[in-house]
Amino acid sequence: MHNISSYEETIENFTWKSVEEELGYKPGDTINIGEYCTDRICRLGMGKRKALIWQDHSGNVKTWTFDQMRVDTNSIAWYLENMGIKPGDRVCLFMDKVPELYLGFLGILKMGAIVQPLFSAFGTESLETRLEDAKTTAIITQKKHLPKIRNILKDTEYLKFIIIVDQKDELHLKDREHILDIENLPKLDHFHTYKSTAETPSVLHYTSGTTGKPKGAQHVHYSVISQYITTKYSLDLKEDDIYWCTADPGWVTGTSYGIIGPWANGITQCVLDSGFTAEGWYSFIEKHKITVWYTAPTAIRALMKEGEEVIKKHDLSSLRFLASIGEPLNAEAVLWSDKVFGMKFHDTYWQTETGSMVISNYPCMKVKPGSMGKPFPGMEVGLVDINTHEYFDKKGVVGIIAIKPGWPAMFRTYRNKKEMYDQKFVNGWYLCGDRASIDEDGYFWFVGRDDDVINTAGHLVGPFEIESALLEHPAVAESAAIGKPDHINMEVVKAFIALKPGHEQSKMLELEIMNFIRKKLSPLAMPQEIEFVKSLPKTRSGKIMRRVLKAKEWGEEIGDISTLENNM
Ligand code: 6R9
Repeated sequence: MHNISSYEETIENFTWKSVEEELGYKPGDTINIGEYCTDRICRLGMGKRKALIWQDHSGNVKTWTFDQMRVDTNSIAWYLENMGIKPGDRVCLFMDKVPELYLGFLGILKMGAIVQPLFSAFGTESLETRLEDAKTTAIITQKKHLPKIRNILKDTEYLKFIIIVDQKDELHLKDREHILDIENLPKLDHFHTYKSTAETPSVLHYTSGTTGKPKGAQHVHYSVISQYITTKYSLDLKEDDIYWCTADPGWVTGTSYGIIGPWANGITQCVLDSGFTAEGWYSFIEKHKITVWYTAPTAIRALMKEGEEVIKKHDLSSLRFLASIGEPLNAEAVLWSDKVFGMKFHDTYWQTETGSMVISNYPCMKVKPGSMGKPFPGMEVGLVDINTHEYFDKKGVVGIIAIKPGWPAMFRTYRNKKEMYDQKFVNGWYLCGDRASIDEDGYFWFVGRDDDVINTAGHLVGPFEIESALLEHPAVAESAAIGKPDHINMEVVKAFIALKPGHEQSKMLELEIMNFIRKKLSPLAMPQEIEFVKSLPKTRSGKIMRRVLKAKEWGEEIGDISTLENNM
């Protein structure tokens, strides 16, 4: 039995009010994600159930029950409040997938601050841009990431507290640094959780666009209504499940479905704080008897590459449902998983901005390999014309995916960029910026993005960010960054560079520039390939025509280049 047995019937009867009632929420009530994921679950009698099973790279395991998690998140909330952090302040999490990341996330929300999760792989510039935009008050981190923070200290005077979770020795602390040792915090059975209401800001996720710096998508506590019910219907989680979401909470998937949704359902989650290997992943599933697994196409393709021998060495019979997110899931990957695991990966589609799933393949529904599935109940999802942005209802015609605003997890603004937020809404629809078509049965088929954002290994990287960083290198005069096809990561970054006079292209220089970007931005933003060119194709108004560069890489028609200033 699945949590929904008929998609059509669920669509027919679904109301957001019924979800609110299921969660015991009434409009105007206080609603706090930290409380919903811990205290509420304990009140429902599930305190003894395991909430978190965490494993590190050497195989060490630690577990928390919902009751222990309730207490530890109280303690963290108390600690942060005591320190002088106020409701509404931004508190950044800058850590590997250590337990403090998960407990800290809920603790921050419990004391009313806004949680800002960032990938620990970010380099100094990626980090600083996001802290600067959010005017972050505190950052919680590990010793090993301290050098990056100390590096940008002088330009981040708004950052009052640097909180380290794995240091015991106060002697070596520098200016603004503090120790958070959860094992030595007073165990607080009660904490006066901040009385947030539906529209109180909760999570701030930075996401990259085509132009400008990354934008902070601001979410609110009410989002838990969407995250709870999408987890229940699309991932089909039930009380006996052991669930594994492979995403890092620096990415929205790691918070909406790696923290909030599953814990609001009282489900046991596993976390593997270790890099990817097929052997490591299958052993993890086998050891913890994982039943539901949510991962990304890049990982699935990497597993496909490793072949079936390694699968045969493991007992993976605990698995019962597989789902995917972040990039197009090729039909081939769906058929492969059916063959080797005896079940298909179910694709889901959504975005940082939507906060929760928009389109899914529900377990009760026939999977059409290569399709993203159908809209979530209670959400009106359709297509608008690529040029006019008018809604249309024609089968098989490509348009931009659009959603009628009003679902609970919708972002409420881009921080400091209200106009950019407003531009996302046209003719009464929120425009996702992705192209798709709908078939006769109502299934959505992804076509591509409507902009130049690069999706590498499921992560969005803004070409502008890379180009700006490249220009900071002393040898670079002009640059353009595009996504180039890649059989594992779907796309990888390729940079086109025109050098300043007096600089010669060389393998050494290429490696130096790659490393420069890796350190400044992140390993994913690092160009995997650099092509040195004399000049870049530009429009007469001076905009780089990434479309032209891209078409060449993807072997497509270049199209109309009448506004081109030079033809390379
Ligand atoms: C959750 C997340 C969103 C963008 C989105 C689209 C791409 C996501 C997809 C997919 C094809 C799918 N995307 N799911 N493309 N098929 N099932 O990924 O958020 O990082 O904001 O990325 O990712 O382009 O607009 P985010």
